[in-house]
Amino acid sequence: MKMTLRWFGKNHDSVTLEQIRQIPGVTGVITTLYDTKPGEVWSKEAIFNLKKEVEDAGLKIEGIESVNIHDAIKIGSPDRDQYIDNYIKTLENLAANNINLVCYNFMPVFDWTRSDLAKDRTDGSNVLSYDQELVDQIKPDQMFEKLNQASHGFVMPGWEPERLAKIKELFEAYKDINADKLFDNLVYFLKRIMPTCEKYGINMAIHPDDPAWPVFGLSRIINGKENLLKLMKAVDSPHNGVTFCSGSLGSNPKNDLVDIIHSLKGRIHFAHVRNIIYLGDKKFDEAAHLSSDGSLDMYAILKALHTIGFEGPMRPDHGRAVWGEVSMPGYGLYDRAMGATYLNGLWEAIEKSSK
Ligand code: DNO
Repeated sequence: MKMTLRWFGKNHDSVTLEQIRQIPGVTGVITTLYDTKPGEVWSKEAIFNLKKEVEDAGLKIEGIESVNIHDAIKIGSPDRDQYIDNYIKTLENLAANNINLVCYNFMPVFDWTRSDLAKDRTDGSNVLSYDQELVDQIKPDQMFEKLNQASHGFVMPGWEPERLAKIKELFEAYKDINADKLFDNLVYFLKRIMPTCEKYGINMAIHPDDPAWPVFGLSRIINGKENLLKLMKAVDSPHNGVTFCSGSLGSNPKNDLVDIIHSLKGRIHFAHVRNIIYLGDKKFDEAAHLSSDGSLDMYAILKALHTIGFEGPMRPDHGRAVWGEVSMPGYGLYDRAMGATYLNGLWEAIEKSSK
């Protein structure tokens, strides 16, 4: 396992590479070319420059989160092949720079969704939270505005303001895309890119839907064991893999995370580890990483990853906002650094006691 931190690039993150370098046991970052739009080809030079910047700071790029998928591919519109061709060129350019892990998602219109980006906790920190009742009371465009107002001026991935202008158009374009069609479009995309992934040894790692149920009536297809395994089978290559995200899959208490990890042996290429507190049906708060701070058992999750021989990058996921830090919601330095240290400690204990 390689412990990493997500870093959005120097113009988009309150956290610096120099700070990340000082977290014990964090050897790499997970990053992206934040200024590119879905569907664009990432140039070799731009990737090289990003890589150099990270390496000059004494770290390594362990993977990309995300190379986002153009809506034409998710919708399956006639022009999708041109965007898949561009995606393939981006994969080739990443491979030319020795980057071989790509996290992506296949959620229509939105990426992750929360009803509150700064819910106060009794310990004085604040966290991201989700309450279906609140989400049911607002329209998607209001949601966009609400989240962007609460983002402390940072552009959050998946909630780029330019998407707001297109939101009606997007909902219209997805109106006939039921779960089966969305799944078929995902399989079509993966089948087309797999030869490139196999040629260069690139691991694709789909991120589960967050939360793990349909939001605003949009289909969600990657939210539990059954559909994850269906996808693994439909494109049965080790390069078609998964980002195991405890917070996303764990948002549904019916998902048995340990069982899901065991069932995906050999196909988990990346792990996002965070804790949440169940508050009711489709209602949860995010929490500190520590098991006892939330509802998930971090020891059991890491033990399962260790048991299946997981060797990829792991990152602490969203943290609480603590000690007065102002950052992109969920992505401050302090709580994620504590999370990384805690997860590294668990991993060390698991590793030593398994010998
Ligand atoms: C939320 C993240 C997601 C994730 C994408 C992957 O904080 O986990 O935005 O990066 O879904 O494409």
